[in-house]
Amino acid sequence: MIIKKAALIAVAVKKDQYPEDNLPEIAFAGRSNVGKSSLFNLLVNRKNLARVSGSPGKTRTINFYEINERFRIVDLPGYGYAKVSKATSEGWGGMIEGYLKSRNGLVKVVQLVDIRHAPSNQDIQMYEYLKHYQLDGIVVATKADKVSRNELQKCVGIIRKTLNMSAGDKIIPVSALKRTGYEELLTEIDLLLTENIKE
Ligand SMILES: Nc1nc2c(ncn2[C@@H]2O[C@H](COP(=O)(O)OP(=O)(O)OP(=O)(O)O)[C@@H](O)[C@H]2O)c(=O)[nH]1
Ligand SMILES: [Mg+2]
Repeated sequence: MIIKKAALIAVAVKKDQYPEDNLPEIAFAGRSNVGKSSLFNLLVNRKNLARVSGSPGKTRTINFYEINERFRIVDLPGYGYAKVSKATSEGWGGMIEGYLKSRNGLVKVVQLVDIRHAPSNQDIQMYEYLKHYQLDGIVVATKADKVSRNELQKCVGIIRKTLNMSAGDKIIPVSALKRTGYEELLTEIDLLLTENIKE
């Protein structure tokens, strides 16, 4: 798939701000600072379409990006950032759940985890939740440039085991810094969209 066109079409904190539910959507979920916005920019080959920052908690809204007028990538707010007050973080949890539960066009959620760390309890909870709604199956291990080639397989194994992933589920290591791994993710997304249209 070649991405020719990508545009931010909606920024939402509640449902009436979502765009019309008329295109397939692939959402990105993961803890704050894991690299969701960076991965998105890499995929669409745009430096700063999604805001990236050293200070976690940057994406506090659900951001809908329309791609090639064919589908959308939905950047969900990061969960699990300790410095955000409990009330606010519960608000975000509700926002994520509200979106995941209600969206007809939602095809799959790509869950992002940092390659260097075993998934947190919240990551595990999120993956369980995705399994429940049959939205699981693709995990992206971000910041792959931070581990050596030798460590990489070991880290991937820990993630697979901790999330209790099924044999057919995929883990794709990516690096926004080195610009690696994203082609494989694009291929997976393309496949999902094609399968989805056939049904
Ligand atoms: N080394 C390295 N750093 C990365 C990579 N991807 C992202 N980062 C850095 O990680 C930080 C967070 O990246 P973001 O893309 O803003 O993360 P996010 O998940 O969108 O964060 P929130 O919007 O706060 O939820 C930034 O400082 C990025 O430069 C990567 O592949 N390698
Ligand atoms: Mg972000």
